[in-house]
Amino acid sequence: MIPKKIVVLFVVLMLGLMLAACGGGGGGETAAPEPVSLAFAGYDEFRYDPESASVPTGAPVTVTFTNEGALEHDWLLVPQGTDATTVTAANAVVPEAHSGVIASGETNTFSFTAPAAGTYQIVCTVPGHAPAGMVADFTVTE
Ligand SMILES: [Cu+2]
Repeated sequence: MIPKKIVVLFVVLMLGLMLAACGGGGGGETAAPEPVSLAFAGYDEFRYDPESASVPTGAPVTVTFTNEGALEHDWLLVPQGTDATTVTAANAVVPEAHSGVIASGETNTFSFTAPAAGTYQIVCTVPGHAPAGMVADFTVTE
């Protein structure tokens, strides 16, 4: 007859191995996305440089936005298809994804977590700017 202590030890060992298999190299790992840093500039010609960016979903994103123009500008992440003529900060995908309106020569750095995979837009909320073309593409990948 096998002593009870040996049986208990065996069961504990097996459970430990099963847990290790699940958590380790089981292929089901969901590694946290690497942080992403983006630098954007806004210009009075109603454009951004760069004109697009792509980040993985869930990534911590830090944006440094510099106003290279003489006018005020901002950087706001909104859903694709947002009406450029009426866009305001209230349209933000997440409230943190906004530089705030900044004056000529100013820089603002802000951070947010990349939303669900999909296509978004970066827009300037200063009236008239987004309709004039101050829009950039923002893609979030799986
Ligand atoms: Cu602008």
